[in-house]
Amino acid sequence: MRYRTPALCATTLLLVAGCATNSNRSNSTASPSGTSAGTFVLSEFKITLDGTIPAGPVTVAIDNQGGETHELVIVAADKVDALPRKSDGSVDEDKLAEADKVGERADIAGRTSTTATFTFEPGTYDAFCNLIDDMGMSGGTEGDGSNMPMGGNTNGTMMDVATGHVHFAEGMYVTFTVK
Ligand SMILES: [Cu+2]
Repeated sequence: MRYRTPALCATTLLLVAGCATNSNRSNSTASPSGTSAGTFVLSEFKITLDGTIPAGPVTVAIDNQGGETHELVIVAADKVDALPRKSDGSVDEDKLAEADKVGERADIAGRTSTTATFTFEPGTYDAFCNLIDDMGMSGGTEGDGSNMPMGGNTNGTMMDVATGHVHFAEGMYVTFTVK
């Protein structure tokens, strides 16, 4: 019985962290229906959705379990392949139809959680992180391939872009359905 205590503590900490972050923003009204919306779990470099998202105005939890800053962009799209791309492999958000943009929460620091309120109609959506991090972040590269021109796609893989990790191209997206 006693060994359950650590798990409870961890849960409590997460909840407290979420509340603390949320209090910086005043635009989140309480979830109107009280339904339990899902949680988007972010890490390097993937997004999973825990639970389901109902239609209507919904407050979702966003839990960045990774060590890096991420963001959550939500767009109505049947599949990720349908999203317009830039040459570096990231999503070209300027080319998205305004009507398809649901919203985004930017700059979610590593190991923090927050909430965001979005309004969903029934349909299919993609949630993704569109950040590109610096080569400098991974440390220790001096004059060693760091001068490769942007877009130098030598191996044919998008993750080899000289600027660093293109989070979307690394697989940081999830497709989900709202009923
Ligand atoms: Cu990211």
